[in-house]
Amino acid sequence: MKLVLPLRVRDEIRDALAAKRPVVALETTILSHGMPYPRNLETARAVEAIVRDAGAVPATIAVFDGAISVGLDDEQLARLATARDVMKLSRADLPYAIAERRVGATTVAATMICAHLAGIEVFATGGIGGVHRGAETSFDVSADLHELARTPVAVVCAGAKALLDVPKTLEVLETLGVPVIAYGSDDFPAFWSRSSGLRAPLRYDDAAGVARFIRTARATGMTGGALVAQPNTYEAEIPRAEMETVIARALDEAAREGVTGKAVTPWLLDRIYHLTAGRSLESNIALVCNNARLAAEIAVALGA
Ligand code: PSU
Ligand code: MN
Repeated sequence: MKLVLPLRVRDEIRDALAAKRPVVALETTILSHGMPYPRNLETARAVEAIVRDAGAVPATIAVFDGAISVGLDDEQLARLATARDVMKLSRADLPYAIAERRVGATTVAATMICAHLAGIEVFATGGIGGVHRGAETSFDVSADLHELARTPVAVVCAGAKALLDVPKTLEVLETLGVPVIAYGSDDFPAFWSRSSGLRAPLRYDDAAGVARFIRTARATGMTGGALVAQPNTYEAEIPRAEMETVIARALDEAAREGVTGKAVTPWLLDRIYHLTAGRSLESNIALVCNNARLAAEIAVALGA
């Protein structure tokens, strides 16, 4: 079944896509539920500027007034960054937000759907959702993984958030047939930390290589997306051993507080922010900026 969700694409993005010029999709849950104000808004603006500087058009995605908006103005970014009634939208929530005219920020899963509908092939984010620790009892596995298996968009990230069960996340990606590419590294990164201690199945060292991969996947009719995982910068990373202590404590507190469902990831990110005295946020911002640059380079290489 072909999706016909209502789509409002900004002129600049529509023109770029029609002329086959590079476009990079950007998510908004990171803005509404992933970072505190005002750093979230500053980051959203900075990320768009980085994409532009690298020669591509940014397409930040959210739901407003009963339609998916591909490309947002500054007022919309500010609304997502400050309003309390913004929904966190995954695949399951998109029709509801549209039908009920809610303001919704898109997760990786929902952004992939919207990007694909608009004809955008490359998407930059921080870290994908994955298999949560304790999933053997909670069954908490992010819909991001299933979306990666079905929607043909390349997601440039810094791996899976280290608060997840990274080995299980990699296993599920393999089961679902999602290509996992580490960029400039043998190891799969762990968001704040450059390495998860686990090897990634595939590796590329330049944007041209990743573009070749995407072109081949498209030409051969492979369904589904791909994960391009780039380690954070050396300056901004927080080593794994250090993060593990913080994560263990945050997870323990979340369990005691009885946090479940959609609230888990935002709750943990906020707790970790406080436990690291804001250092996790600066690290997060650095990796998102880094990923935006690489995504733009890949989009440029795809057009070349
Ligand atoms: N990466 C970040 N911060 C975030 C997220 C990712 O740096 O807030 C968001 C993404 O939108 C991702 C979502 O899709 O968290 C995963 O949520 P869940 O675990 O509930 O599926
Ligand atoms: Mn979940």
